[in-house]
Amino acid sequence: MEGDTIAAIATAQGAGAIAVVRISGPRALPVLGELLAPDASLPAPREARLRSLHDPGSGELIDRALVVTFRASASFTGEDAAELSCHGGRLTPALVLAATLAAGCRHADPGEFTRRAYLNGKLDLLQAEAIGELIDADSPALRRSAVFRMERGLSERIEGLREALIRVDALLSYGIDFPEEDEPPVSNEAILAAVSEAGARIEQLLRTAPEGQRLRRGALVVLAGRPNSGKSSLFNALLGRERAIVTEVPGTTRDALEADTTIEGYPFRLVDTAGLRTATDRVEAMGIEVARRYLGEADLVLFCAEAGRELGEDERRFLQDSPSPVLLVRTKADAARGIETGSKSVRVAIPDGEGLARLRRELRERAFAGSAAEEEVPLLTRERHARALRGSTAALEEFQRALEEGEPPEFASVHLRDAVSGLEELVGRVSPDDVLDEVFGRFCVGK
Ligand SMILES: Nc1nc2c(ncn2[C@@H]2O[C@H](COP(=O)(O)OP(=O)(O)O)[C@@H](O)[C@H]2O)c(=O)[nH]1
Ligand SMILES: [Mg+2]
Repeated sequence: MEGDTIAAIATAQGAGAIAVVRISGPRALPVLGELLAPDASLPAPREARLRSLHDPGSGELIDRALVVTFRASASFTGEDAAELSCHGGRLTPALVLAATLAAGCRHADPGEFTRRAYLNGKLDLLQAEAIGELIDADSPALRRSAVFRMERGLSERIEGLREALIRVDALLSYGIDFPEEDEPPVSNEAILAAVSEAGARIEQLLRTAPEGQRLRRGALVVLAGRPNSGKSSLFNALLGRERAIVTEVPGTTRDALEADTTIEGYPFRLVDTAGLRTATDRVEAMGIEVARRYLGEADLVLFCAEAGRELGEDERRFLQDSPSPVLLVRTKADAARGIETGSKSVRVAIPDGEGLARLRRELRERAFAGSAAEEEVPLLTRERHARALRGSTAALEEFQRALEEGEPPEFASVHLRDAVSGLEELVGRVSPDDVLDEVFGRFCVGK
């Protein structure tokens, strides 16, 4: 419920020198007052002061904490707020939180502080999402992209597009309001040109969506190849730890193993699979089935075959028929010195690390070509973003069709406004509750 006063521990649970308890809402300052000693004053806004915190019921001293208060006009949430930096650990922060609850606060839901910041106009929805991604980011690349969007890098582009479309709509309405003028102030050609330029900019953003989602979830790289071709060894080498069992017995890896890793600063999900052979037992057959499913979804398949030998018929067929992009990796290069393999493959040897740096570079370039090439590209990292922009694109196409077919401008203009709505939903100017739940539901408590 909005309007009540919420509190939560904003720092990670567990041992730590300091923990921060956050309070936000109309009663934030009176609540803090109930925790202070009777003769202690509330610190002036934005001035850090050391204060003793007491249990409001028993009066028992809980801790001494550095206390900062904020007025609604200048706080993260846009409400009166306080932050109490107390000692960390398992008990003290929980007792401070319990004291705020005893003084009338409600425990905050996940993401509720940020949700309030959004509802009070302190952030737009894209910025709020970016904050969540910044907290979750495991890879330097996602962190960089999230900071860029937190600073309105994507919001500004969307606002620019929205304004361009609203200008076009204004020109159209001029023609509607003054039909007696012989010449409309702006020709249909000029209007169509402006709309198709906006459409092209939306398309450009939409093209970043696959890469943006890879940045958030990790690019899916699946290792495939005959049993014993060195898949598990390569999997472990790319992870930098012994995750999969390596043996000379074919068929050791029966299930698919998945692990997250960062390669050249970018996030990847690596999958090691059972070899692609006709299974001799049921368990292995199930592993092969799982492998096939992964292969269909892969952003890139690393197809492993020993260096220095001809590819078999089964292997050539795999390379031809793969539903996903494939890179041929020639493994065990140390055992095939002097024998050339095709230039389109990457040669690797695990014992001396040959080819691994090149393979890592190749992975990054293939999965993250766009963001690797340019420093600050606004990426669409969520299905929600792509969905909203696809809606706008479809509406613009309808608008163009309507105008070209000579429909009255007041009818055509409806499509233009639909396109604007798609952009407004994206930045959160208008947001149905279910969109807000989708965005804030995954936040941690205290953010
Ligand atoms: N000499 C050499 N042997 C390797 C290399 N990579 C893997 N092997 C060996 O090849 C065998 C099969 O490796 P493994 O990774 O289990 O293959 P998988 O069945 O495709 O997963 C094991 O005996 C490994 O030690 C390599 O780069 N050089
Ligand atoms: Mg294996």
